[in-house]
Amino acid sequence: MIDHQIVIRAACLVLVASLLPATLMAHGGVVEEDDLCIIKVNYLRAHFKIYQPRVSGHEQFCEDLPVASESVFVMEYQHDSLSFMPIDFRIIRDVTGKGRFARIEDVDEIADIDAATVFYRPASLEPDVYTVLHEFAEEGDFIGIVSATHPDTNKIYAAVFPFEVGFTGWGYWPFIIGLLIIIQVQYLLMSGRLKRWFGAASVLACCLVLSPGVAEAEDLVVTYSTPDGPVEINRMHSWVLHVATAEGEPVTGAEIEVDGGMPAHNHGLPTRPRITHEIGDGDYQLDGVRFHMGGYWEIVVSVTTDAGTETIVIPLTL
Ligand SMILES: [Cu+2]
Repeated sequence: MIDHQIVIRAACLVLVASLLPATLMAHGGVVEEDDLCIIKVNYLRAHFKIYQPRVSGHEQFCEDLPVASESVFVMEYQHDSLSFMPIDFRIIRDVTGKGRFARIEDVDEIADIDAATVFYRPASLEPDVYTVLHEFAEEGDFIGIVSATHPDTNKIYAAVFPFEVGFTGWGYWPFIIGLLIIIQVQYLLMSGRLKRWFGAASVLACCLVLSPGVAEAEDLVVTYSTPDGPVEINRMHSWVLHVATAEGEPVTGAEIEVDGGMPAHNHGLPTRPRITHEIGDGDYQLDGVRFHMGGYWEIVVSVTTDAGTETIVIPLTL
């Protein structure tokens, strides 16, 4: 077991390192710091990312999206006060004519914002992680508007980020990444280890993640991986949970709740991580994970399927 993990991890490192430049492009309202997309709602900051699970699985986008498809917008707050502020989210067609340079003032000048709106979610309180799902009907230029209302002063803080759907500025990257994945998969298949340990379904998952860990219950096996790199104290990050039966069949369509804490200190998690979307093949995206101290943690994963609810505890020492 140990032996194969080292081989796969080393191979993964190479691939992940080569994927990094693809995520380092950003402009407009979402700025990039230390590899993360940060959205600034006035002085409040949140880590911002977009997924298109049907077309690109785990891949995270800062702003521009490759195709008109189901898109999941996720904000992980870096500022606790956002947990107590009602937040609303609007997507409009870019009718400002300003493109990349559209600002909040340009949006304020739009006479009939409802006519330009393609998606609107009224203000709601979401602890730690805010998520929105929108299916784009067509490609084009859009503007996202996030507004947070201060509970005491009623002051509204807004952030505006112009973005393009059907973005084609990736150059050769899709080709290079595709080639690397093919090489990787071929290597794993030829080494023969893959089938023995993982089964074909998790080939791609393995290639895109680091540090796999396993927890088992009676009937389900939950594997987790941390695509953003090894877990660091106090950094908000994501996990990918893989749920399979004891026989290795991926479990899809499950309801998953995640909780946890440090039993020795009698406290829970500092954030409320949640599954933002199902990637497919038994993979589920868990966003909003953060640990505020080193020591022994237990992550409690409750998986509900037609067969009932199963609770799996993942031990983790940081
Ligand atoms: Cu503690």
